[in-house]
Amino acid sequence: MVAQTTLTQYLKNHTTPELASTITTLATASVAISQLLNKGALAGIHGEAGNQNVQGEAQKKLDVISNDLLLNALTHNPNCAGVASEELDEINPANDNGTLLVAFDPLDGSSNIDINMTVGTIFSILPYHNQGQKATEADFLQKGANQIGAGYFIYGTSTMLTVTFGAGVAMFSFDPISQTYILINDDVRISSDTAEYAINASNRRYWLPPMQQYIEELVQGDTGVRAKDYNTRWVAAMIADVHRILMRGGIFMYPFDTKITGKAGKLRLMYEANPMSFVIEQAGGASTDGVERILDITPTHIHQRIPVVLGAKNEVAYVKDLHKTAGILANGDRA
Ligand code: AFP
Repeated sequence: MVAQTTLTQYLKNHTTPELASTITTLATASVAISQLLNKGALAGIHGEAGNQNVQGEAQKKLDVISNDLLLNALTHNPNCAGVASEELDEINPANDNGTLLVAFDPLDGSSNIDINMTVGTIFSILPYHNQGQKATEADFLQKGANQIGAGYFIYGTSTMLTVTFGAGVAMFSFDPISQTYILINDDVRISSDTAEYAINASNRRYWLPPMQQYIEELVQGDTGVRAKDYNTRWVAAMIADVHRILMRGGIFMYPFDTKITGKAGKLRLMYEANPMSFVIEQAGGASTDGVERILDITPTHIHQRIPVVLGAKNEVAYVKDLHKTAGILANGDRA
């Protein structure tokens, strides 16, 4: 039997002690979240918490619990200088001498909790350079290309971790018997072409013309200009849609839309778009807001929203070309 590689062993050989310690802290919190999810209704964690988060969305009980677990764990890690969460208005300074900043979405796809579908925790790790001073929001406003680690824990039919440190993507599966994450793939790759796409097509009337054209072409299948049939999948949790793309290819889109004035789409740059773009690029895919590479965008504030198109390289390039041909120079107001 081939010896199994645990997360601890992998981290020792593939990253710095600071990053290894931070991932270990995140992994420990993920196990607690996964256990609560497994207990489900019996843990009393279903339903609304009765609050709204900074994005104006109703918080689920497990959103709040997961946020508290991660925040508490990370702020006690000496390597962590500050924490930003999708669920909190402001950043939390942690340890002044830490070298890392962590941004996270504690429970992506939380509308899936009560229906027993996949959810997950997304994280992005940035360098911190102002040792000796308290971290501020300005320290977090770095473009995604500065990330030194990113990934997600997915709580699906099994619990898994996908992580990158900028040299490829590794995937781990949580073994409930040994309570350890075990390496299952140390070089996740995405095919450059695909026949599977993910988008919430009910927003179609709010999209820009090139995005409407793109989806129309895919729907026409082998009777249209793309000359092949496409298939749709949509889990309503970015984490699950991105995971599927890493496993079997595809393209995921939450494009620019005019549904809510002043919100350029639904997804958050720092908690969703940046970490997922880093993972996707490291697996050989591509990521854009329709015009620019997402990882090149400098955030203007920590809760900024951004249009997202990511996955199979050739398909993402095709979408970008359609935007260019239509003369779209910037993807609207990204406030
Ligand atoms: P929640 O975490 O609030 O459920 O949002 C999840 C999400 O931001 C992202 O993970 C999905 O891709 C997207 O929303 C689904 O949005 P629709 O509700 O428009 O399908």
